[in-house]
Amino acid sequence: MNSVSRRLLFALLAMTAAQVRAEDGYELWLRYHAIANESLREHYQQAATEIAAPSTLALAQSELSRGLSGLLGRPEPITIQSTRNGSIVLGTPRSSPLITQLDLSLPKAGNEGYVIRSLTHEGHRITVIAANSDAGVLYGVFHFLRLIQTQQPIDALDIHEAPRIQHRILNHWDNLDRSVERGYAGQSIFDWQKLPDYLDPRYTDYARACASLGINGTVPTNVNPSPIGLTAPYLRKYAALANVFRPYGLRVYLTARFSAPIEMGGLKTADPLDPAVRAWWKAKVDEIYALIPDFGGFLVKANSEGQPGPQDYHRTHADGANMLADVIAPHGGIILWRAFVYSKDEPQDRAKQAYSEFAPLDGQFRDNVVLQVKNGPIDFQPREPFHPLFGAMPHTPLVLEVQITKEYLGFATHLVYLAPLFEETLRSDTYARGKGSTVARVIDGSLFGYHTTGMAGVSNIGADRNWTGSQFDQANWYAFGRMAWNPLSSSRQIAQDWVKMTFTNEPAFVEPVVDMMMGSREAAVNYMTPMGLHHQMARTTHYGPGPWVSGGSRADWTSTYYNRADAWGIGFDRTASGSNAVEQYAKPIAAELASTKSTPEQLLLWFHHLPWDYRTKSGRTLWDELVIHYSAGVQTVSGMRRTWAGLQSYVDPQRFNEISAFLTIQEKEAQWWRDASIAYFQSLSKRPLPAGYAPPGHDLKYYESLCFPYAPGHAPLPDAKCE
Ligand code: GCV
Repeated sequence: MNSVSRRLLFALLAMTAAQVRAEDGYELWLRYHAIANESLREHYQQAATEIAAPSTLALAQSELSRGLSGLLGRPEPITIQSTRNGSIVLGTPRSSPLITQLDLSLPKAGNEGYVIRSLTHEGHRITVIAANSDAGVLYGVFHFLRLIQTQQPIDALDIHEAPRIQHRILNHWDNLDRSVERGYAGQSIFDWQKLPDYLDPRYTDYARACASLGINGTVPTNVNPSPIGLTAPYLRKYAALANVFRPYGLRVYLTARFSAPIEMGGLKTADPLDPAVRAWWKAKVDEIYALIPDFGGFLVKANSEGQPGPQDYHRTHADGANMLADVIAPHGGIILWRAFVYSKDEPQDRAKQAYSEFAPLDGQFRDNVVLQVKNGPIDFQPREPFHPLFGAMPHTPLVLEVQITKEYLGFATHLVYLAPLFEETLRSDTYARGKGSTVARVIDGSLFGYHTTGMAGVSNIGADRNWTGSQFDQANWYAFGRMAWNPLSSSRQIAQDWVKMTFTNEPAFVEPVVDMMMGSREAAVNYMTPMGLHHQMARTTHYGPGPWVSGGSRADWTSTYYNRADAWGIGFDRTASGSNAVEQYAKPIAAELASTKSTPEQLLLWFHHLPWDYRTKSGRTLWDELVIHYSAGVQTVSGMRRTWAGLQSYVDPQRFNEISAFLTIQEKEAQWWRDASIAYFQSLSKRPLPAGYAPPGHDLKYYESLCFPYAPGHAPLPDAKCE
């Protein structure tokens, strides 16, 4: 066979493989499928002819080799030293004399950053991927492969990357029985019963995927932890995981139940100031470090939603956090103390409580305590204003917590790309130190000079073959990792990279899909909770609409507490005439939010209680505007479904069909959200729908009667009943 026919055959094989091979999504964005464009592939082949790496970088070298063999359709020779044009040289100053000789500005890369540079060495054109640590080289390799996956030029590279955030951590809400709280991707990937003896290869694949994004920490256990989670047998299981994760730069952290000294240690108290309690925690921490020498620290949910905490002993959150911080400090660990606290006995607006609790404690925490704060003051709603604690704690490092799993955004079947939500929070201006004091600058430490920085994402990962319950939810894991590395990243750019790596580089596919992703979050806001409405979902399971939800064990778990809708109007007054939550923001923001005229309309009903005939910026009444927003949300989803239907030729059948089916579910459920919400609010407003807008398909009673006691992400409701 001559070379032309060989090439033809290769191209044919590559094309057929792409079209015929069913894909289930397991490969994530690390699909190293051969580049179909022959001249481009040849171009890359010339720029990557061999891999030169010291033996200590076996992992980075094998990833690069795997990537290049797949993408370029041939294995690359591996050498120790660069020998020819197109050599890709990996190294750290410690492992490679060549890297030591070159002036690469490596000190600026820190412990995890890297440099990728094209240069001439001994007459050869080579590419160097260098870092100060093995993990840094691995991150550089993933970046380099991404350039090829997204078909970027690699001939004149001069890339200097270092994470802007130190701790980039996934929080799994995984239970020891393998159920996942608010998880929609099947069981937990952590098979506790078989650990530590059986190590599912998936643990390695998970660590590899995390490393490809620079995620460097994981908390495998729920923040609502079981008391037995810190017993010796479980510590051995975490240690086995830590051994798998370590080469990928991924450290293990654990959740700690504050009352563990009672439940596991047999003590009569868990009072943080009690010497016996402190001694118990010290022994426990020593035991953990003996098994996991690079253990990251504890994540603690205390005095929140029924969890025990220092307030049970009339101590403050600082007393509790500092006790743990003291015993873990000698090992170099940190305490991630969650600020998601609100009390069932507290008459204060729930949106205000975390600030009221923690802002006065600023400066009272040990150096190795960081406060983990959700993006908004309620709870991962489709849209919230930024949390007022950002900007209010100059002396206490704040870590941003976002939710990757979509508890309030339609679970796995709704296509909602979350990066625009993360971006909206990160770019919000707190005005804490004047204009430009964005949340991104708070959490990257540059605003207040925090010595520790972090970003945490509540994981959407489960044992489903596609990892995240849907193909598009992989993009949310991906975006979290990229934004935690650099909170100034653009959500659109991230979407573009992800689409190219996960599907194809074809512009006719990439452009509409990226547009669809970029509009998807606003669509969900519209069909679920437009114009600042929030917490309108069904009780407990959080599946589907429930704007009528009221009564029950606590008011701040009901929808009517938040919508305050009646015959007169709708919305939560958080100005001085109401809960005055606005005063928790810096003056310029507080002033803006105090007036209906200057409050952004997308947050109007978060801050104001307004009559149904209030005139919005469009000149329409609030009632009409709400109906129009709900309807627009449904229309956007219908458009997404149609767009996807036209893209069949670009995607393998398995993923295409799954996504098509999910978009159909989303369209149906968007309509359900719209209709149920309109039916309920119309029963109060008694207003006609604006001309041309269809009435709900059913009466209110019908929507109220729907009950899904086995909805995923939550233990089945007692007696299979919704109330
Ligand atoms: C882990 C919300 C969720 C809970 C979750 C809690 C938290 O309330 O519904 O399932 O508990 O947030 O963040 O701690």
